[in-house]
Amino acid sequence: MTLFPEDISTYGHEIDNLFYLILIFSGLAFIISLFALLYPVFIKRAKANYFTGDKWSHVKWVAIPVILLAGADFVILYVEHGTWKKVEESPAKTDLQIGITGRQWNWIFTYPGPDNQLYTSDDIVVDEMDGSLHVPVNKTVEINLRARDVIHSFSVPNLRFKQDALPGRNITRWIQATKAGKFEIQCAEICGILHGKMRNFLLVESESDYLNYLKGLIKPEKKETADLVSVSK
Ligand SMILES: [Cu+2]
Repeated sequence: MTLFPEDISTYGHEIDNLFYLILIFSGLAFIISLFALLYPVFIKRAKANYFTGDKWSHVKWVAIPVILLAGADFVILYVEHGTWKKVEESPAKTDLQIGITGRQWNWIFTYPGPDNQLYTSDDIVVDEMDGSLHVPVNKTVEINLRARDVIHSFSVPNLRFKQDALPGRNITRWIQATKAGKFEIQCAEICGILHGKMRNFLLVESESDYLNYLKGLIKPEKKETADLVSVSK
């Protein structure tokens, strides 16, 4: 049994494990503190006392939990360090780049044109509500994330990927989908009146289907160079 949508990413299981680790620590803290609070009231029927807080027998009720919680925090930091390093740093080699721009209210997908360079004049731009982002399966895709108007957040639960898109900044991240299919893309930052409609889809497909999709989008005058389109840079 799993609490989460199907994981189709290379690093999603590490993020899920971090969630469970934090859930265990915070769950234990919740149960212990609830017990310490309610036990004297309902079981021991203790009377209320005034504590000055200057004796160790008083201070320990603060000091010991602080030490335990700080210890738990250090364990989480130690475990998550490697995961965040992997997720936040671009891998040495990426197979292709895709530009993603949030706008009120959909995601704009920009693919490099025949020159394989992003943000040049031959880019292929898909800007439509309910539009889909196509990526080839098992390829490392570098994402260049931007926002045109307000803060948005690009979220693909099946990839365990969520990253804010900020106006004026170009944020680079990467994804690698390991399973073909259709998956939901959400905006996870309230960005205006139609935020709830800001929903697109991720289509993970074979490399040949992906290239055919791109060729289909290239305008006729550019078609003669379309053979140059390839996934690997
Ligand atoms: Cu948005």
